[in-house]
Amino acid sequence: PAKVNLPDPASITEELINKYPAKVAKKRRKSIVANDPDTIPEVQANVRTVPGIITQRGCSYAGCKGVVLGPTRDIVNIVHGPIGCSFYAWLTRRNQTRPETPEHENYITYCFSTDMQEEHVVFGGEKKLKVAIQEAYDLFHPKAIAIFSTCPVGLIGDDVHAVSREMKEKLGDCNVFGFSCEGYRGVSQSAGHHIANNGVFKHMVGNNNEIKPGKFKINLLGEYNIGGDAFEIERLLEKSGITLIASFSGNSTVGAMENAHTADLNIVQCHRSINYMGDMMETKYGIPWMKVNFVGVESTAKSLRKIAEYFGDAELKAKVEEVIAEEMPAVKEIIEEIRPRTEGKTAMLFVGGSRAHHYQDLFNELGMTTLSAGYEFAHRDDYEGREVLPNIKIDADSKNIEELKVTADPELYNPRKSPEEIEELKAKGLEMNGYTGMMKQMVHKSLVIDDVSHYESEKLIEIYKPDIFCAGIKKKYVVQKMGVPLKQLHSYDYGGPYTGFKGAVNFYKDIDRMVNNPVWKMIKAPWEKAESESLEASY
Ligand code: ICS
Repeated sequence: PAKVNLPDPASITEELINKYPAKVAKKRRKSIVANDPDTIPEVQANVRTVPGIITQRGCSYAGCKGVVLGPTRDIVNIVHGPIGCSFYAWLTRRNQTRPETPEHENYITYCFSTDMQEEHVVFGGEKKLKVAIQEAYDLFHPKAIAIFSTCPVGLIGDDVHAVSREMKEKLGDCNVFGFSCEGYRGVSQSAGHHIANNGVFKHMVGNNNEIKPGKFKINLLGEYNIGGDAFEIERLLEKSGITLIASFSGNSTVGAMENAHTADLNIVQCHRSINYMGDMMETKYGIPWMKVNFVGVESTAKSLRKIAEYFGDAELKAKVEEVIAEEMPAVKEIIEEIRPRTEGKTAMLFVGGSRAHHYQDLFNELGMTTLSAGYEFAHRDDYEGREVLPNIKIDADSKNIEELKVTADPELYNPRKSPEEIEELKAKGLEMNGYTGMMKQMVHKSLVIDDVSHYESEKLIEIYKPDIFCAGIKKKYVVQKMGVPLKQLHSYDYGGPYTGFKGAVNFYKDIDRMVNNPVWKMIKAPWEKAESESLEASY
């Protein structure tokens, strides 16, 4: 990354928290740390947001239904709760899918809900849920129906699991299962990921033992096909001769997930949302997993090479090199054209649980420096790049993995590589089950902030005046009114894909257009206006 003179992080931290009451300031200080890539400091993460602070976080239901289950096209996802929970989660994540033909099932565009009313809160909603499941079955005859609990369900005690079991038995040819992903569980959507992983693993993985053809069979975990990202990764895998058994869960189907245990390797794009699945598949079936990153061209090339290295096949390695050599020139041409215009510019990224890290690769390729970054709901390992035991007990569902370790069935357990082979790969430098962590990659004195508050991000912009700010829709227009372009890294605004080689080119072009647009200089930020002027403007 380009050399920039960063202001003193300690005094900035004080400026960020000095308006808070003492107790709040004390708590927030632990989540705001000056980075040192050589001696990674500890950062407080995955703790409850202080009530009253405006956070960017989502809820457990969002992480379970929206993130993990939502992208699977042939499952009917029924939200048990008031209509708003379903309505506001209706395709806003821009996860795409591609049915084999237009006649094939695709329920992603639908919005299914039991539309819970006061009457159900008082007298119970189980009857209504049963009717909804029956109705969905009669209309669509789907392979699977999943039920998602929203906050009131947990409070009134409807048993979605019992209802699901009963309806599964009654319907006969439809897999019905529920998720206790009430919004208030855990401290963010992160708990919802965990609940979803447990449910998908328990109710889907392993249901279909068909052996598909292919020499190098993998599952892609933690890629949700936002803006078509998974399509680009699929293209590269196919071109390299690697067979994709299942995706969790971008562009996925129920059938593929049920067959996932037949793969020989799990590659993990978003570790935060799906590490549980990787661990469970390794524990029960002996499928190893490794971390990859298809955001950024260097990372994409590295990830393809890692897969080839794992299989150790000379032909595959040659093919991967051929693919990289074929794809690179087009990317290089664009980057050489754009880089002189983006070199030396600065960025801030406050996104989710993996992208605030992954997208720094693309900015580095543009010669841009990340001044400050943080996740909304990631855990310490995602920052520090080392194993850190969870600091909170999420909920009863999280016991599943521990149970699994005890009850792992030796008949199903078939290690794809012996411990000696894995050791050999590691000795060659291949990171298996690796932790990444954004801090190793960020410059000295950059500011790492977990669960940044709205107030803090406004302050950050005022102090650092970055050339671009990356976050979500809740921040977009506030930031842009301050004269700084905001790139949505959740939905990509209207853009994407940004993965792989073709995606990188899309990203470079979009960022070039944003940071070099003269319109931002025409907007007066609040601190640039005289007080009277800004008062007037607010009327
Ligand atoms: Fe993973 Mo928005 Fe992913 Fe990440 Fe996760 Fe979410 Fe999105 Fe964001 C997600 S699964 S929905 S990469 S696709 S919950 S953009 S952690 S916050 S950075």
